[in-house]
Amino acid sequence: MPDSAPQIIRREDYRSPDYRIEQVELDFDLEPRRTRVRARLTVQADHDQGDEPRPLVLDGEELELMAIAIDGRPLSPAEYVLEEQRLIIPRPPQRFLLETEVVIRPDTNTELSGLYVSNGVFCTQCEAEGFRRITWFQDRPDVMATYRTTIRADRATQPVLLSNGNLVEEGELEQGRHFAVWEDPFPKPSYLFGLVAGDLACNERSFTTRSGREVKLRIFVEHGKEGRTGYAMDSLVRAMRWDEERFGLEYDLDLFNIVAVSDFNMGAMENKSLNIFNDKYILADPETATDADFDGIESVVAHEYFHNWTGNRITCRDWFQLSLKEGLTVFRDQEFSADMRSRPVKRIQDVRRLRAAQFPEDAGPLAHPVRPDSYIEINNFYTATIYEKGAEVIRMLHAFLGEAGFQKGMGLYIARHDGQAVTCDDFVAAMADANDVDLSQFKRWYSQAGTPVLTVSGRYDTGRGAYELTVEQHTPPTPGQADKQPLQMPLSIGLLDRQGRDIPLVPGGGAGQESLTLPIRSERQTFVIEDVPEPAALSLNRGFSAPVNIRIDRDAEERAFLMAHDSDPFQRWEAGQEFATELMLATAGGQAPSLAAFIDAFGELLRDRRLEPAFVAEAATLPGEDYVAERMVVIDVEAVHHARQTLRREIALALRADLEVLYREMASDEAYSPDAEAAGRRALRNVALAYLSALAEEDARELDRLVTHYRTADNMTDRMAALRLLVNLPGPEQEKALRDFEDRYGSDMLVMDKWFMLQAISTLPDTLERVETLLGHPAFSLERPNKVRALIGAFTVGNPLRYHAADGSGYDFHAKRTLELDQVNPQVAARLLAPLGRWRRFDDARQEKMKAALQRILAAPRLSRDLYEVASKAL
Ligand code: 0A1
Ligand code: ZN
Repeated sequence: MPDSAPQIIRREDYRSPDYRIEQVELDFDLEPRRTRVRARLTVQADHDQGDEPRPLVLDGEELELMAIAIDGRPLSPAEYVLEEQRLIIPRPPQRFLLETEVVIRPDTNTELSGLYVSNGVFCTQCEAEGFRRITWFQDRPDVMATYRTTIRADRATQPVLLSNGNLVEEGELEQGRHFAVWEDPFPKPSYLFGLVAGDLACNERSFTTRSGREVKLRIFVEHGKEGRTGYAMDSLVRAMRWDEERFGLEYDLDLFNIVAVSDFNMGAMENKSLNIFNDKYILADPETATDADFDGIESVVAHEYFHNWTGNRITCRDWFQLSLKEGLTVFRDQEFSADMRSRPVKRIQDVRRLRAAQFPEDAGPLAHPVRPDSYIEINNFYTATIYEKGAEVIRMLHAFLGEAGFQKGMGLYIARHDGQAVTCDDFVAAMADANDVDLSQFKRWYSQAGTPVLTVSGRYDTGRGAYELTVEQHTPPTPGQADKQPLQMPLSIGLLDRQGRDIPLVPGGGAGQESLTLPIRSERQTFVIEDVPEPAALSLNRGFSAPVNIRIDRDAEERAFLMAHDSDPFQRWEAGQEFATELMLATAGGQAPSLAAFIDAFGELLRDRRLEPAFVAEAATLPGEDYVAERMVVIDVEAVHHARQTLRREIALALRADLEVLYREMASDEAYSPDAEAAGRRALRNVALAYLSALAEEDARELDRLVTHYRTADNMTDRMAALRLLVNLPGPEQEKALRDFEDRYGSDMLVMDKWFMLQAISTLPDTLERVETLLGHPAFSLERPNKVRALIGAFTVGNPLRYHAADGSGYDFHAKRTLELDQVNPQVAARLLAPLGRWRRFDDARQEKMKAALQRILAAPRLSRDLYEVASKAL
């Protein structure tokens, strides 16, 4: 237990603040061991003055208070109350200037919240509640102020001084120090404050907005890395243009800065005009970054940029509204990537991610609604539900309203709320009012947790020439929500004739009318589609229009038919995934199902040259072990692993010739380019390689192919693809390749993350031992979140087979390292705990061991609030 009983914060307790802080002037005197922060706050009472004056309560953490004054007069100790995390001024005036001076220690800030030092660079992370670790403040998002920030630092070690807004002054100080003054004209909440000081190189470009504003774009990185910022810069320019074209939203300052740092708790942060990034989402070149890394950069750069409107200009009233900015901004970055690349492939990847991270969360002990009702530690709520499910909710609104209606709603949302801190209700109200629709039932998506299950049955009525469809919905109970109400959702369907062609579904409709969206809103609904000349197959939930689980009875023949013919690429992919899942479940259950129909359809797919390679690569990738395991009553990791390996091997044996053709045809002798087309070809070639490698233990030629692929790779995508397969093979080749990789990239921290990760996900039996050893590797450190995620996170999340070892060694390891990490960085420790929370899904013996690990964590002294919340909820 933490020292004091952790307090539960409830949404229903929200009260607007008693005081507004309108202007903030900050003055930083930067020293790693002793940074002085002086703050001048213009405070204005915002409550009825007829009443007793209310106390001003400020938040603070680990601040050493040196001075405090009101309107220039120092306060006597009797005039304020200083607690561990609060500073209370019981009877302040109506309107006043509050001055404080504090000392903080960036050099020992391993939590990476507030002001810290990463590789010699001072940087800040203030979302959600980091600003209180910099100065005393009402640290809540509905307190919006303009900021003027002075930074003083040593010129030699910190030549670059950055904060939000515009640079208004800079100059020299005594003793080799210098200063810069920044002014941000847009009122913002404290969580968007940002500051950076360091010795950084910069890539600069200029961008002209469509109304003619010249914006200077700069990306700052450590010296020597500027050559790896080109793709991030291109992505930023594309994102800025796209937001103008698709959303009509333009940038609003003359300067946009990005800084990449090596130690960061998350992916990146949208501080106003000073985005701070994890290196991982900025730095890329063909030699060190994979296609997936390039992808990630494009979408995270865009995501942070898009926050300028959805998050910064309009922000959240309180942290329960987090999805207001995150769900909407994820939807926007998903749409951006879909417009830049292949839309169907992007949708498939997004759904994979939703299913891998959000569906299990929604089915487990940490399930919570998109707009939660309570929390202990807000940092635990940067979840797949807030982000990914939140984006699905926005996507459904988009489906109901259409692009034009959705943009009309966005227009009204911005016109009404620009400059405000608002709620999810305000957003939905703008959508409803702009389109004159009633969204009251739809809003249940914000308040109800759990993934709905739709049970669907279809029947062709020959006499009537009609197709009849019954849809029942049910949402399983989640913690604190036993009874669920029916949700409103768009369910897109299609009907295929015997030739596999779409039957027009809209009465009198022709081309373009092949899909119909069923308005689902009750527990049970029946739809009759008239004028259907012949029955064949039902394509259901096209484009994954509703974020639900579907139950429908289908036989192998129908699945193979959809896999071969569905005109909706998402459902074509889905049919194959479902088919493969059924087969793996049967195998895992001890049956020996016939694979013939599946393998035939799979072969068709591999040979279909009309399909884009990126799509075939997705369709030819079997569902992951976790996804299949989730479908078992009691998860059996060994059986699932074995079933998946068996299916991979059978595919390789049966379709070896096709796979070899693909391996050859998808090779390229052109110079590497990260574009979607080239990446798709590489992805497909590497999928072929992966199947062929399933034969490597019995056929030396395949082992050879793999080793050659590794050795001759001229880019990281191919090299990683080979190494990922090699690490699962016993024998000297594996060791040799790993050593070679370390020799090549040992000095590159980002590439070493890959090296750690690959070893952590190896399915070989000695993996845990190896992971333990790697904890002592000089490149590993518990103080570096990327390393922790690469080694500990990859093992606990990405290696179900070894993590769930029957002897409980994986759980013991997890509990022990989590407790160590908690003393260093509680946020990251808590985020890593999720796999233990799934204990209910396993057999009795594992359940006991997983629970014991959680209990050990809870019994530990000096537990953080972060870890306490997830561990106690997980039990
Ligand atoms: N708002 C950022 C994510 C973020 C959240 C919390 C952080 O520290 C606790 C850092 C970043 C985004 O959505 O990109
Ligand atoms: Zn975000």
